[in-house]
Amino acid sequence: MDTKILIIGACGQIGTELTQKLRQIYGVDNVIASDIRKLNIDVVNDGIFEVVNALDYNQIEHLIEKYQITDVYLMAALLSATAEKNPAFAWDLNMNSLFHVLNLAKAGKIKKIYWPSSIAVFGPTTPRDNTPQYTIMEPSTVYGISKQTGERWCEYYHTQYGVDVRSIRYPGLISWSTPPGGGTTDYAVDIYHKAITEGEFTSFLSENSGLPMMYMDDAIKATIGIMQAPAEQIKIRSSYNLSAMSFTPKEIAAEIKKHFPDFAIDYAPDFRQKIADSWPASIDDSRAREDWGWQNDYNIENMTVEMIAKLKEHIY
Ligand code: AKB
Repeated sequence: MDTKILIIGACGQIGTELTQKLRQIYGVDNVIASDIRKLNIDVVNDGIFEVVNALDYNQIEHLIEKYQITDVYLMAALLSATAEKNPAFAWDLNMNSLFHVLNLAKAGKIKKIYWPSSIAVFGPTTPRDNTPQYTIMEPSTVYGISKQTGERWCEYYHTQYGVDVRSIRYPGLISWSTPPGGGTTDYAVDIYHKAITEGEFTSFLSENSGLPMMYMDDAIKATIGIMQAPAEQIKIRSSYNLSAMSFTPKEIAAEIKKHFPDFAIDYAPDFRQKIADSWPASIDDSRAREDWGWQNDYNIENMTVEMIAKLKEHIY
């Protein structure tokens, strides 16, 4: 059977770029984009788009039958900062959308699921540096609790029902083309915009607050890479640690200064500082590298060169 893909949450930060890449690989008609509302953006206008509520099992089931979907990428979620402001809805959305697709796979209606996890599954008691794949996990955010619980359910559905679900623990993601949506790592996107437009930036995290980060091209490569790998290579069915680079606000500012020598940064930490303090500073992703051949292409230097060039070319 040919691959037919449904992306739920196609208009979000990862969803937009993922949809475009999947359409290039599998063909426009084989990749159905969906989201809670129809925006006037390329992923909506350039192919098949359906409005869907990720909390509505029947709507998802209807789309799966209508388009004979084989693979679902469930990208709809509330991220860490937004989730703290609306815990009940975050829990509802992040958990029940996952149950819907897991149950659709269990019922034999789809073949494969991609579900994103996050470094937020770790917490203040986790070793912060080079955080191992298997370690203490006591997340202290609503988002982290939902992602960690989701991971346990993914593994359970795989073990008990043979569901082919695959997952990555994303670090902070940085993209020139799509704005981030309510995360703690969002400053690392905003800083590039402000460097170009204003020459200065106020960081909501303190200067030495180190976090794992990744350029969006690498995140898309990893997402498609884990989905295309032979099933037997996916030995971890909770979620894989994934890493590319780690930096602090001070370090990324220094990198940007290489391109804009007058760039200035100051620091005004807010409620997101506490979230960042509970997360790892760097990640050991050796299992992803060993099991399914993960390799990053971007580090802080070449990402910064590309971010500035693309923002200048396409946005400013
Ligand atoms: C967030 O900051 O909430 C996300 C994440 C690390 O999962 N970018």
